[in-house]
Amino acid sequence: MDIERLAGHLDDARRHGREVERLTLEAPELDLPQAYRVMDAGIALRIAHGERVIGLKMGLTSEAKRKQMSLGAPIYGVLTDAMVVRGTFHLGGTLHPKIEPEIAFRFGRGLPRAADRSGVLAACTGVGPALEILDSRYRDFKYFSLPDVVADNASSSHVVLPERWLDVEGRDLSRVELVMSIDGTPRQRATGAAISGDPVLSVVQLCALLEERGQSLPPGSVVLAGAATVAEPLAAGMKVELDAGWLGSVSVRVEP
Ligand code: OOG
Ligand code: MG
Repeated sequence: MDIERLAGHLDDARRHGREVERLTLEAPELDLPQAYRVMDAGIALRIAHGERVIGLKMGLTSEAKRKQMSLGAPIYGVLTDAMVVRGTFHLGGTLHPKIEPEIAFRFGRGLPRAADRSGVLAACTGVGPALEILDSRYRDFKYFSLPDVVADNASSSHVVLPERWLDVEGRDLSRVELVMSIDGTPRQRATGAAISGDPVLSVVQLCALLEERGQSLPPGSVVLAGAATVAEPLAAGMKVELDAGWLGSVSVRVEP
């Protein structure tokens, strides 16, 4: 398996805004551990182009997302500083962008390999609402298998991070009401419980996935816990807002 070549192929597709066929058409034997290595190699290419890793994102942590994508298990992807959007998102260079409601965590120190719920809460220095903008490098945003989507950095494209980070202590994130509106009309609603039963448990799952790969969450990381609902397609002119009750809100304007 030529991990570097597959990573370069997907990185070219991303940089040139050009769709490609899913990797498993050409490499049906690509398994999940190899797919994570393709993801790592793709991130190494982005670092070589001057990007900096700021954290990780969980994906497919809600039943709604697993159904939408016909995929069965949580995965993770990597976030870099170049993915962070503030205020306005320009569609130029994207292929088939979608947006979804998320909850973000911030960690001052790193997390131990097999962190549990209390370990995650103890290390957390803030939580807030976030919007993830997904894009897939695969034709029609179809990939059919976990290795395909993992190799493509779990369809990561951009992220709108919280404007304010709140203290999570004594709060129950599973009861947060999330409403994602487009141009003022509510389009997706869920409670935090849609995310792994409790978004904190998504971070616990992330630590377990990292441990399987002999890794742990680095200090200073931001973590997206995974979307609470299905993703909505993005189009120029939209204003997308996520209202998350006591957690606050976050919004983005979409331009060509
Ligand atoms: C995979 C990424 C899923 C989430 O929050 O569930 C994800 C995809 O939908 O293509 O980011
Ligand atoms: Mg997501």
